[in-house]
Amino acid sequence: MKTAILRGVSASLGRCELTHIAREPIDIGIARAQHREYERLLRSLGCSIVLLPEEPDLPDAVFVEDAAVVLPELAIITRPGAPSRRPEVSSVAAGLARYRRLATIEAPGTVDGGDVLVMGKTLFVGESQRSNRHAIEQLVALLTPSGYAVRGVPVNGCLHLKSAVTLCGQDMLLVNPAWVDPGVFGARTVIEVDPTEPHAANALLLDGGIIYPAAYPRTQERLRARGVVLHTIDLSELAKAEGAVTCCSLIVET
Ligand code: CIR
Repeated sequence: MKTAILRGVSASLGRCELTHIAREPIDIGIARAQHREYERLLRSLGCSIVLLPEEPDLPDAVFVEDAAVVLPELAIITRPGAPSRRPEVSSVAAGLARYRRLATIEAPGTVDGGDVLVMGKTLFVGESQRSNRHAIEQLVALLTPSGYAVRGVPVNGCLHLKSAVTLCGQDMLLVNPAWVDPGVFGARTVIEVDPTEPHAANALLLDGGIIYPAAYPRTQERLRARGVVLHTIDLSELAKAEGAVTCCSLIVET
């Protein structure tokens, strides 16, 4: 059983943090409709949904992935790299507390959940503008007792590690090799994004396949050719806020 923790789109989304893309007007009505469709898709794939309280004055609060890392043994509440995003974590912690023991990243550590790729008992952590060595050291201390290895991974040219690489199947990675070295993960299968679709490496893996943006038809072809089942969705307005499919949920095995 899976529970997906989500939060609705804030009215202030237009004032979101942006690092690698230019600001464009965001239609909040369309963003909300796309987010509702994302919720519907998660339900149709068997997830129960928990909706956190909206945060009208926290523009990026819809991107709940960045506020926590959820593992079977515990959940780690992050300290996001962007100061504007730090007030998001308290309500995420409250939402997760009924499912997991909680631990927290403390200053001067910073890490966004979007920088953490979990593969079995290894956490790969992007060394990005948002996540630093202090947080990686804290993750090592928190997770070594549960048998996890934690490895820093250089990323270049994108916001988060999971902008550059995500799981799209069992031991199968979807990667943009321009932004991260695919060799560091030791995966059995690596699928590269189409070079004309650099933002196409973010997929949300669930039991029935992946939730995947409609915007990347060429990479979709590559995925289908390797047997990956796709559930496509238009998240164009959230993409203008530098968000993608993993960042709008925290998936909790319950
Ligand atoms: C930010 O820059 O923090 C937001 N505008 C986008 C965060 C996207 N998060 C994610 O992919 N995990």
